[in-house]
Amino acid sequence: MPPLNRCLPALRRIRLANATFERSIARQTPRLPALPAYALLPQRRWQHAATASASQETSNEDEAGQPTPSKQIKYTSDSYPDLKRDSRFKQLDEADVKHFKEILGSSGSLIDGVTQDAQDDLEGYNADWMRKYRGQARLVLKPTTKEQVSGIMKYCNEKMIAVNPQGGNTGLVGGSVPVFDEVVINLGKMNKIRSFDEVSGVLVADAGVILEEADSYLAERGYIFPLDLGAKGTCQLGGNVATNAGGLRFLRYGSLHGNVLGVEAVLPDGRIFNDLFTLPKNNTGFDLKQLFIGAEGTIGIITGISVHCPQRSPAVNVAYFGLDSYEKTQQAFREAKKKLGEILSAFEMMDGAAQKLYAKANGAKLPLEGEYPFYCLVETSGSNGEHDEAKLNDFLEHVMGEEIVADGVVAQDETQVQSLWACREGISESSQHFGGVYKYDLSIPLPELYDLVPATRQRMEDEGLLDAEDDAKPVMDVVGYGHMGDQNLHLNVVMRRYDKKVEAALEPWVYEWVRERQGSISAEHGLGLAKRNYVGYSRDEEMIKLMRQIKQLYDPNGIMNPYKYVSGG
Ligand code: FAD
Ligand code: 2HG
Ligand code: ZN
Repeated sequence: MPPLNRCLPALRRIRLANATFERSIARQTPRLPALPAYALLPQRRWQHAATASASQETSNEDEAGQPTPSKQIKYTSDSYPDLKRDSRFKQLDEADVKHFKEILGSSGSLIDGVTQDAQDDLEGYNADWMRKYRGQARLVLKPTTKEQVSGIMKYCNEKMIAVNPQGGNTGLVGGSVPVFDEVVINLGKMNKIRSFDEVSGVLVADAGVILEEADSYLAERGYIFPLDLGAKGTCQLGGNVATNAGGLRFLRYGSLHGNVLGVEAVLPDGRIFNDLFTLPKNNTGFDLKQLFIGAEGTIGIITGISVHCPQRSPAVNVAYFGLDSYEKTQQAFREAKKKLGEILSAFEMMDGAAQKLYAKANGAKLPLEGEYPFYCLVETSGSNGEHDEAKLNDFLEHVMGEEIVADGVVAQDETQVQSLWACREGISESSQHFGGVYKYDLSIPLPELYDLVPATRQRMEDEGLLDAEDDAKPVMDVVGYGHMGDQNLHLNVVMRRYDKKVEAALEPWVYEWVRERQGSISAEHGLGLAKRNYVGYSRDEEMIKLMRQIKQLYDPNGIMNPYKYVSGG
C-alpha cells in the first residue's frame, strides 16, 4: 500500500457547485494533478544570535536578509520608563566575573562585557525576536552541567545578583531577555539527550536540547515529540516547558502539563529540585513539578526534563481550504471532529489578510488561485492508511458537497505537506517582517473568537492609525489566525514601526474585550514583561496573591527574572 498522501487526489480548484464536484474524491479516480505550482518554500527557521555560531553572533542580517537593527532597538527601560531598576541588585564587578569563570571551568563559557567591551557579542542575548525589547546585560553565562548552574545560582542569591534564564530566545512576550543588567543564563550548552525508552516512549533530555533536534531523534525511533511550533529550529525544551508552549500538536497530544513526567531544576538558592520521574503516575503529594511548567523562569532554572512521547503516525495528510466565512470555518471544524475523529491532528485557521501577509513577506504564491476571507489547514495522523483514507474521503466529500468549503487542495507528498504548513507556520515571522508587530495570543470561545479581528481593525481605523499603503500611518494591517481546535486566536497588528499611540489604543482594550468573553489574555505565549500588568484580566485577586506567595516562597530575594510575570501592578 503506497502512502495515503500519494493516493489522494488533489482537490482541484473546483468552485463546488455540487454538479462539478462529481464525487471524484470518493471514487479515488482518476489520480488528480498535484498542487498548483506555487513557491514550495522550505520552512524558514528563526535563528537567533543566541543560538547561532560565533561568526553569526555579530551578523548584521537575519535569515530573511533584512537588516537586524538590534542596536537600533530601543532599550526596554527607555520604552517603558515606569520600569525602574531594583536598587537591591548588585552591579557586577571583576570579582564576580572571576568567580563565574571558576565555576564554569573549561567546559562552560561566558561572554564578558563587564571587564571588556563585548557589546556586539551581547546583542543577540539582549534583544528579543520581535525587536521590541532590549536589555542591558553585561554578562552571559553558558553552563554545561546542573552543578554549574547550582554554583552560579548559589552565588547570585548570596550576592543579590539578578538573573534571566534563557533558552532559544524565541519567546514572544519579552520574558527571554533582561530588562536591565540581569545576568543571562543561557542553557544552549546543556544539549544532550540523556535517555530514551523505546517501549514506554519516555525521553529524558537536557533543557538546552533544541526542539527540532529532539523531534528528529525521536523520528528515527518511530516516535514524535508531543509539541511542535514554528520556532522549533531554535527553541529549547527547557524554554518550551518554562512557557508551557502550546503549538500545532496541542489538539492531538494536549498540554505539556500532561506530557511532561518529570522536571529537574535549580532553585534560586542553588538547591537542586530533582523530580526527573519517568512514570506516568505519581500521586505522592503535591505535584510540584507542575509549578515549573509555565513559570517562565521565575522560580528556578530547568536543567532537564522527562517527557512522554507518542508513537509517530505513519500516515499523515494535510488539506488546505478556502472558505467564505468564519461561520463556515466553524462548521468545517465541527465536521472535521465528527468525520475524522481520532485521526484529526490539527485544525488551524488563517484569515485572508494573514495569508496575503505571508505571501507578501515571502514572495510566495498561495496554494489556491482564488482569494477567500478564511483558510484552514486540516491535518490527519493515523496508523492505518486505508482507514484514514476512507475517513478523509468521507470528510472531504461532505464539506465540499455541502459547500462548507469553497476550494481546497490535499498535499500529495512530503514537500507539499511542508509547503502547506509553511502557509500557516510562516505567518508569525511574516508579521514582524515590515518593522514590528503587536501580538496577542488569546483564548476566546469559538463563536466569538474571530470577532476581535474586525473589531481591532475598526479601532485602528477609527484612531487614524491604519493604512495599507500610506507609510505615514504606523499600522499596515490587522491579521487573525490560530489554533482553532484549541480556541486560541493569534491577533497580530502588523506595524511599520513600533508606536506608543498604537500600543495605548490596544492595551488594555484587547484585554477588556477578552475578559468580557471569559477568555484568557494568554493562551500560550505567557506573561513575560508584556502582560505583567494585565494578569488581573484573567485571574482574580486571590489567585494572583497565591501566585505571588509561591514566587516569594521559591525566590525570596526576587532575583529570578525580575520585573516580569506576576510582579506587575
Ligand atoms: P526563551 O524564549 O529563551 O524563553 C522563554 C521564557 O522561558 C523566558 O521567560 C525564559 O526566562 C524562560 N526560560 C527559558 N529557558 C528556561 C529554562 N531552562 N529554565 C527556566 N526558564 C527558562 N509558542 C507557543 O506556545 N506556540 C506556538 O505555536 C509558537 N510558535 C512560535 C513561532 C515562532 C516563529 C516564534 C518566534 C515563537 C513561537 N512561539 C510559540 C513562542 C516561543 O517559541 C515559545 O514560547 C518557546 O517555548 C520558547 O522557547 P525558548 O527556548 O526560545 O525560550
Ligand atoms: C503560532 O501559532 C505561534 O504561530 C506564534 O504561536 C503566533 O506570532 C504569533 O502571534
Ligand atoms: Zn500559536
